[in-house]
Amino acid sequence: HLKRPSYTYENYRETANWLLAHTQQRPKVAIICGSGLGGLADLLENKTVFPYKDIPHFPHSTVEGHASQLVFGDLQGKQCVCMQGRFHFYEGYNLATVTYPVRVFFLLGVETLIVTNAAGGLNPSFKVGDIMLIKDHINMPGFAGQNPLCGPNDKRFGVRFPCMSDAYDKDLSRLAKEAAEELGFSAFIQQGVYCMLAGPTFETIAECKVLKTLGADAVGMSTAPEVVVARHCGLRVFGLSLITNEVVTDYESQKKANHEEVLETTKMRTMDLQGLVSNLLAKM
Ligand code: 6GU
Repeated sequence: HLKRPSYTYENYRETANWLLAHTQQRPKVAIICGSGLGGLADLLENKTVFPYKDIPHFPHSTVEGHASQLVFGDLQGKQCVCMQGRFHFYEGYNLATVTYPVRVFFLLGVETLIVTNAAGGLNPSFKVGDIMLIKDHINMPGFAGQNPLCGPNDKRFGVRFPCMSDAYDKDLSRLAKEAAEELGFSAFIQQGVYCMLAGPTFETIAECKVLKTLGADAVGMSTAPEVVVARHCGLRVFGLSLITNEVVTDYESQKKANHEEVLETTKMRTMDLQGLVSNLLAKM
């Protein structure tokens, strides 16, 4: 699946039809759980679980360790499908593979996509542990010719030149803010622009300075391709970033970005994030 050039409409259709034949669930909401945020899928009731490797045409990782399955079930009385484990460009997958599940969700009848990720904080007013409601993104790999919609356009999914100025749904963002306030999260809720870089390296100091100048509030290695493909096929999108670490912008600093810190912060906030997404679903 790493270098698979592209998929046909029939591939997506076969995957969707197989899933529809193997579950009674008809989710209207799909949730992509970011690193360490897969606990959300465990909250679902009346679960049906499909390991990615059992789903026809579905990409799957050969790396052992992290969950990699599609979980159907109810959360707050709403039928959902959760991706426990996503595909990253830095793993070597092409963007058709990274975004394959999104088109399957569309064909399942999903109308709303919720994306979560871990990100580094660029905005100096952000603290580690803050939750940023994503208001917009900068698709940096897209600037470099890596847009998941490059190639022939299939009208059955969407138009050739899709609008992205309304990528993140304002109503969902407002509902999420209300949901957060109700839970007493106001002190650590932020809103901002997420910038995707390809990774897997964390940023140099000079790169962090560039990103700040460009108006990015948080930086990560995922999400933008899935959102582009979701908007192309008309899904409503809500996204949030957990600020797991502060980026380094000072040559005198002794701090170093590392994956351990990302995982520690994720652990600290995982329950809050689950609560927020649950409460948002209750309001939808
Ligand atoms: Cl500091 N950078 C990137 N690119 N991704 C991250 C991150 C930083 N922290 C969590 N994910």
